Amino acid sequence: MGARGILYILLLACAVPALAAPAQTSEDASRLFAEHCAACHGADRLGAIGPALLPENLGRLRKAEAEKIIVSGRPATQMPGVGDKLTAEQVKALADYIYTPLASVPAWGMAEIAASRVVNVDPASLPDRPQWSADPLNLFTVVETGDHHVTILDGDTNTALARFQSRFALHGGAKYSPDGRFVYLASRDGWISKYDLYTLQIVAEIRVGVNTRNVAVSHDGRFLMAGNMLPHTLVALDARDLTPLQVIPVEGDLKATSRVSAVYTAPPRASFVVALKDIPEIWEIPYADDAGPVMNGFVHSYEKGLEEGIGTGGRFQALRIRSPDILDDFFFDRTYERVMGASRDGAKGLVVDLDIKRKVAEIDLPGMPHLGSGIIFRKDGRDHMATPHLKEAVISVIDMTTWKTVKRIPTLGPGFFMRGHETSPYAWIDVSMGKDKDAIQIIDLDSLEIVRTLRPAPGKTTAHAEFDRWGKTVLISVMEGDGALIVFDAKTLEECARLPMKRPVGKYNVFNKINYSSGTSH
Ligand code: DHE
Repeated sequence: MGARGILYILLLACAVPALAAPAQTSEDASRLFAEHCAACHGADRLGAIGPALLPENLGRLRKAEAEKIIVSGRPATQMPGVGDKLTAEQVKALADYIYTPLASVPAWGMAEIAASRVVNVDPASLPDRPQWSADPLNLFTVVETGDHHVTILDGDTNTALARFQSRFALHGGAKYSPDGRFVYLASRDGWISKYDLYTLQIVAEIRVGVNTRNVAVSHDGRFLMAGNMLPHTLVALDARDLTPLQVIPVEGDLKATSRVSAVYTAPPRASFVVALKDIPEIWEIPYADDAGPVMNGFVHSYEKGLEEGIGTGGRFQALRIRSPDILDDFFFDRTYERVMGASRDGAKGLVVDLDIKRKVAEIDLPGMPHLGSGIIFRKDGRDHMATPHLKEAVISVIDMTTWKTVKRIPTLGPGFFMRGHETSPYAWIDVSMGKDKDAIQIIDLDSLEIVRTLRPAPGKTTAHAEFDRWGKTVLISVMEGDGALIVFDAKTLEECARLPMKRPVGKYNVFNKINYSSGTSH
């Protein structure tokens, strides 16, 4: 157990025992929280050595499950149960309390962000070469949310180079520096961690928000941009040591603020593109030293943005593009000039041209497409994209020249993730949002038919594929507490290895990510 774990236990051991009286008022609940939880989760519930306990951060945990954790603790973590100190009513009161929104949005500005930064290693002192002998570009970062760990896997031998404790509830794709040496991880609690793959250690960490959506890395490797749900901000960081550079308030027309849905990097444009949850705008934030090409087309709104004080005082200025609808979950064409977004009502997709700053097409895409996990592939000499849907048992295939849906491929259920690779004729999908959670289906991208259904762990939720750098193997997650990473031969579709893991969720191949493979997310 690390120092953090020992401190956690000591703090809990010192906690004052609960009073016997049942908790009936919010005052009682806040007192119980102060006695039993505040030492690790923060008196303000914003998190300390334990995660933040706010409804926004607990979205993936049902209240009944939270009550069980209060009573019995969380196995394989530093959270002990306090059931022996509380009545059933007090447990319920505590659970209700942590699912109650805070009276006001907590302050998490530059001062709090800067104060949270921890630098473990001076980046200038790091050696130039990997301290191990695997292919550095065929590593996978595997996020295991079962016990909040990350495994660094050698994709040639399917053996772990390292396994380390991560921040609580990592979410979203791991992002790499352009040379593939560093990996950046974001937690739902707002922590961004920079990990050095050459020396297998965490270099620096910083808490950019109370509830964070994701982080993007500029294609030149100089900057990170993190997007927050709480507070409504974007935070720019220096990629070298995570020094915070600028906090950008996310404020649109009429001063309405918005949660950030996700931040993406658009390499050919040298900009970050931001999807917003609450206002019908797309933001583009150029990061090149000379941001001329992007700015020139949009001088008026750029000036307007400055007048309105958007991101004032910093190098990162947001160009705000009005959209006909609130758009979520972006997918880009190869040029990054056109962005597809899903409309909020889940009935259609829109294509917005970032150069001419307006909608150029509507796409027939009902059933909540999960565009972020779509893929691009070539068919009949043209780019096509394919996307799963969260609410419909179908994969939609769209011609990216005409933006027409050319085929709907029926599947066993709605799915979350899709993957392909330049060398493979197949795309791999899960159907984990339906009753056949254990099935993986394989689509032939020429015939656009399903050619195989695999059930490698019958009865267990199985999802999220990623190819190795050569396209020889495909790694799939059995997303259960006692789960596994299963390695398949990408040609024969036969299993070749099975590694036990604790709810492995996402896995990210260095080469495929830094080369923006069209078969994977970026
Ligand atoms: Fe995710 C990526 C949004 C729930 C696992 N998810 C993303 C991204 C967004 C997003 C915007 C892209 C960010 C990036 O990679 O930089 N996810 C959402 C939601 O809105 C949703 C539905 C609700 C929520 O709670 O936020 C949601 N996501 C989940 C889950 O329940 C999953 C399955 C498990 C978990 O632990 O949260 C989950 N999301 C993932 C994964 C990725 C991801 C594995 C990265 C995919 C990739 O291959 O790049």
